[in-house]
Amino acid sequence: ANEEAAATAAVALRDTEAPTIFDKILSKQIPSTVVYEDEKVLAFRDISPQAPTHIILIPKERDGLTQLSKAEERHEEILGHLLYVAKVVAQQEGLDDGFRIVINDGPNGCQSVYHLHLHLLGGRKLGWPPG
Ligand code: D5M
Repeated sequence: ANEEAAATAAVALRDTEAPTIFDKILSKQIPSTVVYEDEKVLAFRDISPQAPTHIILIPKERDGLTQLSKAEERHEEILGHLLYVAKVVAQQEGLDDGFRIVINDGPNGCQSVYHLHLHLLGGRKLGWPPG
């Protein structure tokens, strides 16, 4: 049973380290609507918007940052930059009455893409607490 658990854990690790759909967006293999780009960050519209404005912000280099819980000290700068860019994009989108930033982490956080990303949601009054 231990062996089985170890094998399952190994598969899970491989899965989360595997390339994701966001690599294809970064390489333009699949199209996206880019709303902001600099040398470190790409921001594009979510394919399944949960609010009038729903934008995904990602680091161009994943660098082990599959999810926030894998963050290490070396990621501090990119994490701060992502948050700052989220504010810039919120202004660009005219979200003057407020907005929300979400980071889903792991199964309980309902994370589906294992390349760290921020959700920027706005354009309507959002519910609290989230589901
Ligand atoms: O969020 C992953 C998010 O990524 C989810 O809101 C859908 C979005 N997504 C998935 N594929 C695409 C493409 N191809 N374009 C744009 N947006 C996409 P999570 O926090 O992992 O659940």
